[in-house]
Amino acid sequence: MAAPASPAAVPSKVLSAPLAKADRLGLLQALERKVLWLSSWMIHNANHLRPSRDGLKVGGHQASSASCVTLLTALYLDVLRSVDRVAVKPHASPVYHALAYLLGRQSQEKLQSFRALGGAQSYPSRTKDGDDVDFSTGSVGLGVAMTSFAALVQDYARLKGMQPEERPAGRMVAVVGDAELDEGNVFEAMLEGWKHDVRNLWWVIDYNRQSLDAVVSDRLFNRIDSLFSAMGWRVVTLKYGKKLEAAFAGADGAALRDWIDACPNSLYSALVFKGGEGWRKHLEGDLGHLPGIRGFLGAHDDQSLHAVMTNLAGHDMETVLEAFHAVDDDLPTCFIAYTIKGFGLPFAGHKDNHAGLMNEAQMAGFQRAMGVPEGQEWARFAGLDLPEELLEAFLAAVPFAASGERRLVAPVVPVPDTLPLPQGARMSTQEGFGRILNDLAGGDSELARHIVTCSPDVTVSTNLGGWVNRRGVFDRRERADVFRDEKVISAQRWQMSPQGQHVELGIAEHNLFLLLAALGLSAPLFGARLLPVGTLYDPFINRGLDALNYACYQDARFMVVATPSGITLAPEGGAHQSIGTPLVGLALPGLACFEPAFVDELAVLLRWGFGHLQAEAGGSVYLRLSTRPLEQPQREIAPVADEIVAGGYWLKPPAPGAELAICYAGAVAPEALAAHAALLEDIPGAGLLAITSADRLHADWLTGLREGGGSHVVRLLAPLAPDAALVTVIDGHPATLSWLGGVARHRIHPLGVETFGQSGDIPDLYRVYGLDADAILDAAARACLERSGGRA
Ligand SMILES: Cc1ncc(C[n+]2csc(CCOP(=O)(O)OP(=O)(O)O)c2C)c(N)n1
Ligand SMILES: [Mg+2]
Repeated sequence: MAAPASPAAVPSKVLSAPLAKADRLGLLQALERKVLWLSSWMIHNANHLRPSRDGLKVGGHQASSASCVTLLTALYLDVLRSVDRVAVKPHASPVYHALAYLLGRQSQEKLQSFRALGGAQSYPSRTKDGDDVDFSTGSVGLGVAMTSFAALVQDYARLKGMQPEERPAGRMVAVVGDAELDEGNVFEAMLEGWKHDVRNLWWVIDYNRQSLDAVVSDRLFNRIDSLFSAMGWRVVTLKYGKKLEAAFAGADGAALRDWIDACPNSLYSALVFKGGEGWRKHLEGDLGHLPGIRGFLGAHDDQSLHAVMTNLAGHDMETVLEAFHAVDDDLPTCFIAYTIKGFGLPFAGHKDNHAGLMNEAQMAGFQRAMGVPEGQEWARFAGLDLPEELLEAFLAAVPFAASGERRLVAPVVPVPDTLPLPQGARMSTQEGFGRILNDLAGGDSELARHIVTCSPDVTVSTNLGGWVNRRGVFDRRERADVFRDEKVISAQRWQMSPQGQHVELGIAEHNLFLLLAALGLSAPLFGARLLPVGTLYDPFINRGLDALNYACYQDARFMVVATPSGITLAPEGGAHQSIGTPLVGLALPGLACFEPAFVDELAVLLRWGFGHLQAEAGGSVYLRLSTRPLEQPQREIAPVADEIVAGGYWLKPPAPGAELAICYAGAVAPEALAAHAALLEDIPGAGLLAITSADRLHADWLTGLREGGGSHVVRLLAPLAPDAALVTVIDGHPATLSWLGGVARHRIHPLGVETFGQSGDIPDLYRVYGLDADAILDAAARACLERSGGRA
């Protein structure tokens, strides 16, 4: 094992009264055993004892769980306070649930149905698990980074006085699998965290030097240490436990330490798997000439030699507690805890153990070793040689669980009936968005006070500049606007202070979505209601998609304003022109996707959105906007406001029994309008349907099919003739709207973008990609031909 560069001092600190330190340690060690047992048994039960109906392996990670039992037990049963928030590495889910069970926050039934419908989830889930998961995890690296953004959000809420003053700052803690550090998003987040001077952040690395496939490089340790140090983190390395330290202090102990320090990770792992005999053979061969080592080997039988040689600090409760309790400031701290994957289980250290499961015989042996009588596998204290009342009393006093409910509620922020509508004959939806926010910023509404915006270096180019000028940029400290102080003229006034309501990020869309996830959970996590609005260029939704998915998965509430979008971005070219994002909007649960064409529609949607973010059964909102200025209709929008929210309305209603309708979404409205006007000569009853949300229409349609009672889209299309044709058009993938043909079995001619875009102006690009009025008319002509029996 590569030696730590500078082992951190871990001064001992007396553990808190009323229990004496030794008693407390004994209790924690007993419960640690129980957690190892329960997590292993939970997985065993799911795989071997529950009848399989489908022949699939149920799975679960006994080795990954065993690796961090000590760390998680120390955290949850001793170190954490109820204000702390934790992301547990995904495959340690059974450990988390076992701890929750011991604390009375999880039922036996849920453990018995681990990985079955309604049971404890494979990976900790805020929404699917009932035992108070703070951050969902699953896609490695995301939970880790999420804690950094949560720390930032906690500061945002605290510095604005949005949290009760008496409530202390909590620690944002991630228990991290070492291979999670292979995910680039972790380092993006670290750099961003450093820029924002985040505090109260702990990352506890379960350094078992194994990933899924392999044993990791020996040299990794030094890299991890220096990466964290470079970002201003304190690094605390927990390498050897008390037994090994005692051996090092004995005769020739220095040689033993040098030997183990120099032992390659793969050899160390192999010897962990082989046990006492293997250690003895290697130590005799390499150090047998030293009298102290001969004495050491002579004093231990194989079993106790194995126990000493595998006594890494991450499995040594006393060392772990000392290290955690030694930190009493708010500096971001990384604990590198040396561990063994599968510690205490038959496949400990084996490089192939990631998905390994104990077989029946191994489990029987393990059960005997744990002293758990048959039939008492789920009993909370069976096999522990401590009085049950003592264990109960200890658990009842655990500080983490002391305050009862850890999920907080924050009052709903009232949203006015309408938002200010910017005036202007020609405007793009992007400009309209900026002007609406600018107007809100100029007022003093409660709504405006709770909005927080953020953007990954595209604040100005997505039209958030006005809002930021008025509401300022968030920073933990007051900072001067040097350009302003030096009287350099600029349209941007970026006052930075704790009062600022915009969080400026570097260019990393992944970070944007993780920040939105954290901001969007500020009510349950910190009791502060925030209404987050994040802006980015639409094509880069894909760049941060896993984090967006992650944010929605845990029901964070936020608004994404993605602009510009589509080939309508024209001269910027194909690298910046989004195609598939409307399908992302359609497919992502918990995210209502809209693509308004006109600014009055946008104002309706923004207003509705701020309510939807706060509604119990609400969700997040995705607005796909454009920089294309459009002639704005002069009209009263209120009569169609509900339909705009529902996803569509007839801009030009069809005549009863009409044989054709054009259905358009977003910036192609002028082409749809022009084609419609031209068509009226031949088909006077043709309708023009404005689709503001394919996503909402589609979801409502499916609900109607399942539950009966109709749906908005069925009602919209009802006036058309049964054999009418629909021409759909969107600056995005045509599949976004082509399903409309299935609603009432109408013939469908979907237009949209199917190949990568390129530079050009709108007339050229719309012509080449088939979105212009001629393309719509051609499609309509084909539809009419079909109807009259001709071939298209
Ligand atoms: C983004 C992502 N890619 C792949 C996986 C599949 N996977 C689950 S765990 C794992 C290896 C984890 O190794 P490590 O973080 O070191 O955990 P441990 O050794 O504690 O099991 C992989 C590749 C995943 N969950 N997420
Ligand atoms: Mg690992």
